[in-house]
Amino acid sequence: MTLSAATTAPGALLHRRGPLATGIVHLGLGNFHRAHQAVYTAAALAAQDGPWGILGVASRSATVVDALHRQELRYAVLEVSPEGTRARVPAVHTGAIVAAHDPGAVVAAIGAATTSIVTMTVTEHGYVFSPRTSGLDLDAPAVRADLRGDGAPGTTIGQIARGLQRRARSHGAPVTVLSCDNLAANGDQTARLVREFAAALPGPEATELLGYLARAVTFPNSMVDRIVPATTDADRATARRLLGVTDAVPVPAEPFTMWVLQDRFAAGRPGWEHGGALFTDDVEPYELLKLRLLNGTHSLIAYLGALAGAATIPEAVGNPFVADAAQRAIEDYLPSVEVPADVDLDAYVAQLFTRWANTALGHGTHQVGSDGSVKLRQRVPEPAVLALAAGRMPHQLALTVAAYLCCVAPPAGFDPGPHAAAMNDPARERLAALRTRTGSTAAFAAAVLDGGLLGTELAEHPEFAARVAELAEVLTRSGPRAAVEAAATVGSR
Ligand code: CS2
Repeated sequence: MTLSAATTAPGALLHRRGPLATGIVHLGLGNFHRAHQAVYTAAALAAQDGPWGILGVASRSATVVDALHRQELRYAVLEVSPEGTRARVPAVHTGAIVAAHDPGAVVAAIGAATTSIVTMTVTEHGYVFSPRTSGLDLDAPAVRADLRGDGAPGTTIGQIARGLQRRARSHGAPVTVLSCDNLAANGDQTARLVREFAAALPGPEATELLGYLARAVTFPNSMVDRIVPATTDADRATARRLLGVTDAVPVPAEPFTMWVLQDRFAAGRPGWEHGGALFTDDVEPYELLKLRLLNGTHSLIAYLGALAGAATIPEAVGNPFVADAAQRAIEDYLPSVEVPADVDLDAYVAQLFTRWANTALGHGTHQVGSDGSVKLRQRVPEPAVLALAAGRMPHQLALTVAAYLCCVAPPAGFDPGPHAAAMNDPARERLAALRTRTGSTAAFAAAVLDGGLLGTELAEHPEFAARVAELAEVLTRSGPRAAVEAAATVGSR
């Protein structure tokens, strides 16, 4: 028997039954959305009715969509901790489609007057940032195609802009676009990208869309937090054991969850506070705290761990030298964050280590290490520049970049191991070519940073590239533990 409306045990259901109207279009039907926003939405709907069913849009893969259709759009969230696992079924999706198979449907759904919120979890990679500026990559072939508009849009920003254009032309009803990705000021960044797309359209179209954006669309900033690994067969077996039925697409997640967002919704919103979401105008301190202390340090743990042969984050951080580096990385990040008044910093940091050590969850080092070229840019440059401007070398941030480069663009003769090899990264080929062209590690690190991989400001500090190179040399010569020791002792400054 398969999970369905009839087979979901009432105890597992996260919100009451009843017909649900679609008010939210979500781009990016991956595990994170299904264990985060969907769970908050279920809590909101358990407390009060509303038209907050979610149409989930997967970008290319049909795996989750097909499975959800076989399961009447239900799936379990497995809350996994060393103390045990419990299964909950959110049941908030009212549709699931694959954008690549049904591209016109995405613009139509965003354009529908019944849609009040467009949310997205498309990862850092999904925003098509220019590799040099922090704006939209107007040279990217996919963006250019979306701007020509001779077919259905393929990029997320193109889909949103074209959907909003449809709204502007057909009814003009207000709407909220809510990024739930790990970008600093994710709402502001999304607004900027959509505006840049609009401004690049032919004159009258640009005027029309820019006018509608200014009049009727809000882009709240939000901080999202929950560690959600990829689904494994072991998770499917657990779902079967706990639910008594087959679920092909359960989502494992840690018990911890947090969502902080600005309450700037142009057309209403679910009562996500019923699931524990915090609404505040001042999201930035929460975002930076999370993006740097959690995500920035997470990257370091993933790269060092993979280089030390660790398949998972708990295994990686179980190495005392990796845990030491993580602790020092947090100290490197701290001067660049403002701790929100309701956060107890010591408890927050202690909790981070507990979360990373969740062995039952088994979050892959290759998963966290993937897409470093777009993730690190959100995590490293600003705190690094702040430290350098204050005359302090952020050794652990340099170590993060060094370990990243050793994983995805290793020098000839250095084998970073299977977990590094399994990391996907859009910059892999570019970095490998640069490595071959530049010869020495020092020249390679300088070229990577000068090339703007971590933005233009950090490129103005050649001493950072030099420290990255020194640590990468130690790493490839003597291994990750030696590099951690080198980064802990006073280096080039
Ligand atoms: C991780 C995040 O893969 C990564 O880059 O750092 O996905 C992290 O697990 C989440 O942001 C936690 O909220």
